[in-house]
Amino acid sequence: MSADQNDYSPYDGQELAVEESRPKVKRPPMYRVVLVNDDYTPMQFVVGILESVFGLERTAATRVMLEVHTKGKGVCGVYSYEIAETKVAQVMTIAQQQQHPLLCTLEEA
Ligand code: TYC
Repeated sequence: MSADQNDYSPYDGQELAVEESRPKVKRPPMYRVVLVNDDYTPMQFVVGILESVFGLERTAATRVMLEVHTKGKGVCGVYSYEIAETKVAQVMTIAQQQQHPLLCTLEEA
């Protein structure tokens, strides 16, 4: 019998251990929006997309475009799923309107 129990306890050492519940919260997964290189989309168009859809300054937009051009792909930004999906859809819509074969995808971060 444990020291903090008196002789009248009906539980005889078999008390339930009660742990306070931890709040079950997790950070939502984040997604990289990735541009893929191709041989046809003009560099200036890609820079414009990076400025208008992703809010990058000209210098940052040019850096990302050149990264895609030289390495095959590059990250435009990291967002929650809904925002990342919306950005991908915006890029694909603008590119298709201008008949450029630009490809933009999502990767879980
Ligand atoms: N490689 C293209 C060119 O030489 C430029 C380009 C950059 C295309 C980035 C797509 O996601 C891209 N005109």
